[in-house]
Amino acid sequence: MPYLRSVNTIVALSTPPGSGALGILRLSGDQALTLIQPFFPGIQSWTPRHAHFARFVVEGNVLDEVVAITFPGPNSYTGEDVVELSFHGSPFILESALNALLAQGAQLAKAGEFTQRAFFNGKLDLSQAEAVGDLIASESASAHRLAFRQMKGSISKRLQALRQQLIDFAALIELELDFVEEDVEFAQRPALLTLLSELEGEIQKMLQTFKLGRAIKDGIPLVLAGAPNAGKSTLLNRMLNEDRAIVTDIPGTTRDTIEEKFKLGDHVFRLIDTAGLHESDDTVERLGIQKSWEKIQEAQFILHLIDPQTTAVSDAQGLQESLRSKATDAHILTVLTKADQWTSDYGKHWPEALCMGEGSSMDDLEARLNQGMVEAGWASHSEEVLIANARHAEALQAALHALMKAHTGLEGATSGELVAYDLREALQHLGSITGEIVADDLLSSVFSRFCIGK
Ligand SMILES: Nc1nc2c(ncn2[C@@H]2O[C@H](COP(=O)(O)OP(=O)(O)OP(=O)(O)O)[C@@H](O)[C@H]2O)c(=O)[nH]1
Ligand SMILES: [Mg+2]
Repeated sequence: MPYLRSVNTIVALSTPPGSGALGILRLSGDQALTLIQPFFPGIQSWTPRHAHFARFVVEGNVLDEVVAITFPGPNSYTGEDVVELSFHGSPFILESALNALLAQGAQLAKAGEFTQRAFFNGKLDLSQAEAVGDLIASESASAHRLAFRQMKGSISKRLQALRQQLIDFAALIELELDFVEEDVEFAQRPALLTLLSELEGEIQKMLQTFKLGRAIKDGIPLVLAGAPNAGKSTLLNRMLNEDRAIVTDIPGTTRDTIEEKFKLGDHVFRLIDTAGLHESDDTVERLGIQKSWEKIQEAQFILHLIDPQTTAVSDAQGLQESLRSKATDAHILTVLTKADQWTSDYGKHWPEALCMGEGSSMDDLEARLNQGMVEAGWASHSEEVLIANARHAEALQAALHALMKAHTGLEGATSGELVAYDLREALQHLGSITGEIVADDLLSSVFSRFCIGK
């Protein structure tokens, strides 16, 4: 991609608003260097990528002593001339400096505009740009790892290989089209069909990682489920270490689902407390129970809480079967609650269950969750490319659909033209992930989700 020079130079605060040790203003655009010059009367020339300690002077008054670094394009984040000014992190200083730069002709950057310019200048592709946003938002070691790998181009590389194979393939088909009168078959059908199957398999494999990828990015859905009064909200509060949910001895206390982030080691869970599951005549409670089942369907982990003192074994077993059938690939852990109130006799029907009561430690539960992560293969996904973005998953799905159409066409009597059309469509969908082929409205929707200054 050519190195595009933008008409205007943008500026924004790149560190969080408020007081801090440092506050960084960043500029990008072909006027960036000229624009800062009046504020640095002491500096004759800038050594690229060197830290200059200098006074930032506004209308004859020293506003602050700063560290200024210039990155002349194209060797910068955006590909344009970039300047980073580290001030002392006082809101007054930063606002004054920002206003002075704006008065000098800089424009306030829109959300994600720096990264958008980097994309336009070919510094990173669209999936990498999205990963920058994910990296900033990452809340756990695993989410961070995932975003970092994507930012470094893990998805881009995998897609590039796929696209190249597909381009070669499409070229063969189109070559055949050119010689259609002579009835020549350049492409060996069986070999082509094998290649198509391989490509479909590859895409399917990537799509299968979406559930895990999304869970790592947004938190792994962990649902507390069970009969009313089983002790779900009590456990939620203990896990979060705060009185988040209302607890009473009245069955049916929780109506709406309650969702909070729960951190465990490298991972973040979306911990979800639900309404007790049973047959109810109460309209509000019924709606709550319906919502519980929706959350159960999305769950990756379910803690099935049972108070063995008040629940018949057959009822609890029946409920567990329903849970298993609704959440087919979720890990279900059985937890017998209120263990401080009963003797071990109650536990004999549930040899695998975890017993918890008032005052019992959380270590066993945490160990079980960690073990579940290992069993699900979620604790070790080091090398694999993971799809964590719904936009990418949709594009892969559409590409797969087009490939499958081409496949059926190739096996049947469909004309080469239609097959070639389907292949081109698949290529387009794959290209939209990295932004090689992309519509403007999509771009603005991607970048508008960024914060200002990124
Ligand atoms: N002794 C004892 N009581 C408990 C324990 N866990 C919960 N309880 C009590 O059991 C009752 C119900 O607890 P909740 O946490 O509200 O139960 P729930 O499953 O959220 O109930 P619903 O929201 O109605 O479905 C409350 O009175 C709690 O104090 C426990 O480990 N030991
Ligand atoms: Mg509750």
